[in-house]
Amino acid sequence: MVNELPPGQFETDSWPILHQGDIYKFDEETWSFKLFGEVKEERTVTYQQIMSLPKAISTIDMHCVTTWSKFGTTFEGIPLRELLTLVDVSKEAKYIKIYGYYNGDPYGYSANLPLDDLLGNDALFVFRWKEEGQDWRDISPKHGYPLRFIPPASFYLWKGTKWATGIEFMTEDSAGFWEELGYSMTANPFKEERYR
Ligand SMILES: Nc1nc2c(c(=O)[nH]1)N[C@H]1C(S)=C(S)[C@@H](COP(=O)(O)O)O[C@H]1N2
Ligand SMILES: [Mo]
Repeated sequence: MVNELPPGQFETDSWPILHQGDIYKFDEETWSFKLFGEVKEERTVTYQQIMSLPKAISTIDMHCVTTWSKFGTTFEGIPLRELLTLVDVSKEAKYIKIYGYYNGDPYGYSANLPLDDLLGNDALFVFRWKEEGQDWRDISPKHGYPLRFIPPASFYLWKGTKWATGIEFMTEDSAGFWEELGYSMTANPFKEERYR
């Protein structure tokens, strides 16, 4: 799906910044990541524990529902599937919600996604990125430092929670922040699933 422009989108070279609320300021002392919901035992891990998981590098196209698409950004991050090794996830858990900061509330933002679509190297909790021919850069605070989810290109970018703080495992699909406000549950840009 690399470099394919979905209907109603235009290409941009810059990486625009879009979110609701304040920019979270990272503090390693108070930061944590929680895995909960349909798991045998919920678990909260530290920044060090998360960052010691295996990492992957992937080039992922981004498609924002506000109609910009950015091709070919390379990210380094922790694949979502590596986080599944930290807990015993129920076989019934088909959906997840990825939570993140919103105005100081660590669980104020969320986005729902189907788990089966997120097991590849194109579903990453990223901490650095690079443009072709340039050096690596940390993900900036505005883009979600210290840990920001980038979804596969088959989802609009609002599914990419910034300042990520946790994953809830669910048996049924359940609306997140933008989905509650009328945006699509499935959000496939190639099918132009913007609203519901
Ligand atoms: N925590 C949090 N994550 C968020 C948002 C937000 O408001 N809060 N906005 C989403 C939306 S609507 C978009 S389009 C993308 C934008 O990411 P960018 O600013 O890095 O381009 O972040 C998503 N992740
Ligand atoms: Mo958005």
